[in-house]
Amino acid sequence: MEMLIKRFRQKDRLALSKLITMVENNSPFMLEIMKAIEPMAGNAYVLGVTGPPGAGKSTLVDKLIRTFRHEGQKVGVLCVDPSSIFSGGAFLGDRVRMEWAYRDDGVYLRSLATRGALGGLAPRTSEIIKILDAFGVDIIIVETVGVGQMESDIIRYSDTKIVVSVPGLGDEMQALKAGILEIADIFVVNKADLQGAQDVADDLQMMLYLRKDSDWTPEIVLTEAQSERGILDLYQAIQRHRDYLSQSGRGELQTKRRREQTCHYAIQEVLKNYMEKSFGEIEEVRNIFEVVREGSLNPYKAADEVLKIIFNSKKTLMEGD
Ligand SMILES: Nc1nc2c(ncn2[C@@H]2O[C@H](COP(=O)(O)OP(=O)(O)OP(=O)(O)O)[C@@H](O)[C@H]2O)c(=O)[nH]1
Ligand SMILES: [Mg+2]
Repeated sequence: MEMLIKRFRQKDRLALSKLITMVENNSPFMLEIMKAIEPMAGNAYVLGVTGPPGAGKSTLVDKLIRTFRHEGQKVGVLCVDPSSIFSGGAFLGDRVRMEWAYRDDGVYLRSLATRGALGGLAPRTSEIIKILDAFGVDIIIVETVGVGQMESDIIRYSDTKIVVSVPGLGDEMQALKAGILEIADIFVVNKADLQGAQDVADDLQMMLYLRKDSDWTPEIVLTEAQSERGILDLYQAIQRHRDYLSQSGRGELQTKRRREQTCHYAIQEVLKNYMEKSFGEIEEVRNIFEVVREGSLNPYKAADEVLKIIFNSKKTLMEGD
């Protein structure tokens, strides 16, 4: 473990990959890894790119990577979806398209498997972002397919949230209205070479009037990712949002909130592990579970008893009791 962290510090990409895999697979060393790398993190800027399947997210991401590389920035890319960049349906096309990036050692690409079909949450995205950050990457781009669950996740870890839409979506637009409108910092209307792109942009513009209490007005950018048209506009919009975050103090506020959340999360993880261990190790607890299984003890009451035992507490820990 120490050896691995040491090699990570020396910017060994294999060590980086190994650490990410360990965290992705819920290694028991996860918290230890995070604790060790924390002091090295805190410099990367995170872009979340979300939108419906096939909207051109990966194509956009590819062009954004090139732009950031052109500026001399190191870029990490995480793809959180089975059908996206490096796995599943679009795998081959993306892989070929991104071939250049695999050969550029200023770029680190990684796909994260989603666990469980529903919700499609990729586990540990925040932690993996932090590992890339600690490795010395300047920009981290996270591509997710915009379905339900993902939105709240993207809020948690992205500094700038980019929502991609395309002409001719119909129903998808309704979804946009419902949820994504509130989270976007920048709207991209991609495939602007197709008919109806300007209508989508106008629609979004109208909906933005409904957005309340925010001192950042989301920008709407038309792009043709394939031909790279509009990419510079997008890049500049990202810079403006980044400036806004730092000048308004919002960025600092987010950072503070994330620090606290990280601490909460670590506590929850430790407790979870501790409890699971206790379940097996303490005979009295095992006995209670046995009685519950037989149906002769109310599982909720039993939970309370178990908690009292584990936390060595005389009073109930259950809320409302
Ligand atoms: N006409 C047109 N096609 C585009 C444009 N940008 C991307 N495409 C095409 O749209 C298709 C999907 O592009 P991707 O970049 O794989 O889309 P994605 O959103 O990453 O897709 P998933 O990851 O599978 O959800 C590809 O065939 C692209 O070549 C564009 O500006 N105009
Ligand atoms: Mg993709």
